[in-house]
Amino acid sequence: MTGLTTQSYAQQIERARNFIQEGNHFLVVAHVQPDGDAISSTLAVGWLLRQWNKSYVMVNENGVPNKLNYLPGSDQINVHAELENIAAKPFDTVICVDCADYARIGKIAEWIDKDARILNIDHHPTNDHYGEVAVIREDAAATVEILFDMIASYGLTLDLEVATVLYTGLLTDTGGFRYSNTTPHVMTIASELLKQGVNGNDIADRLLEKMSMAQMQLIQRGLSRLAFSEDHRIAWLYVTPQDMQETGALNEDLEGLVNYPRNIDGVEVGLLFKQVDDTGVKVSMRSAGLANVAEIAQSFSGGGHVRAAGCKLTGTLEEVITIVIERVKQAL
Ligand SMILES: [Mn+2]
Repeated sequence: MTGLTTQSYAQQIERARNFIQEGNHFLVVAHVQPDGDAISSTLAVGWLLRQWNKSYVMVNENGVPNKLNYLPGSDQINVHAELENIAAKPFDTVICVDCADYARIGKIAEWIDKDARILNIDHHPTNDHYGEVAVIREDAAATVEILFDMIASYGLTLDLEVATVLYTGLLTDTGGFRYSNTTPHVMTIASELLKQGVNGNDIADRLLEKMSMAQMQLIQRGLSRLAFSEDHRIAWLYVTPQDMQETGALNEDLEGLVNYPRNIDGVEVGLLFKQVDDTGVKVSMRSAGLANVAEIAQSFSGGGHVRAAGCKLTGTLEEVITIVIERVKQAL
C-alpha cells in the first residue's frame, strides 16, 4: 500500500506518464481469466507504449478468450507458459491493468522481480492501491475508460485500432451500455470511438449475441438446476467439472450464465457456483441493487464491484452453496 488515495485523478495520470516515460521495457499484465476489459486494457497500454517507442511484453495467465480474437494485436498477448521463452526476465517494470490486487495476476508473478516497479491502472472499488504509481477511478465503468482519459491527457491521437480496443472494453464492462455504470462520460467516449470508424454493430453481435454451442449447452444444464431461497430473493445455479468436460466448454463459455438467476423478477442476488475440483468452488455473484456483493465476496477473500463480484471457497459444492447462501441471506 502506498496510500495515494489523496492524490487527484489528474495527478495520478501525470505520475503514470512519468512512470512510463522513465521505463524502457515493460511487462503488461491483466488478471487471470481475463474478460473484455482486461484484454482491451492490455492492448490499449501496448498501443500507448508503442506511441512512445517503448518495448513491452503483454501477458495474462490464461490467454485471450476466443470471442476476443478479432481485436487487433490480440495474437501478441502471451499466456503464462510462453514467458518461459522470453529472454528479458524477470521483469522489473510492470503495468497491471484491471487487477484489484496484485495477486489477481496469478502465476505471472513468477516472472516478476521482487523489487519491480509497478504501475496499477484499475477501476475496482476494492483496489488496494498496490504499486509505486496507482491510477484508480472507482466510478470509471471500465479500466479502458481510464486509459481513454490517459491517452487524451497525453495528447495522443486516436486511431481505428485503439478505438476498437477501447470500445470493446467499454461495451463488455457496461453489459452493452446497459449497466448503471453507463454514464454520460461513457457515452461521450463511445461516441468519440465510433467517429474513428469502430464497427459497433459487429462488435456487439460478436460479444453480446453470438454463443458457442458449449455455452448454450451449459445454460441448458445450469437452468435445469435453478434453485431458490424460500422467499425467492436469492437464486442460483451450479456447474460441475463433468459439465465442462461433456460439453467441451472453456471457462469463457460460463460468461453470462450467472445473469440468468439474477434476471428473474424479484430476485435480489443471483449466483453461479462452479466446482473446480473436489475441494474448490468458484462463486460468481450478481446483485439487482439491494445487496453489496463486493462486500460479501470480500468476506470470503474475493472481490469485485457492488453489483458483480466473485470469490473462491474450499469445500464440497454442497458445503459452499450452504455457507454462501447463508451469508447472502444475512446481507439482504
Ligand atoms: Mn474492468
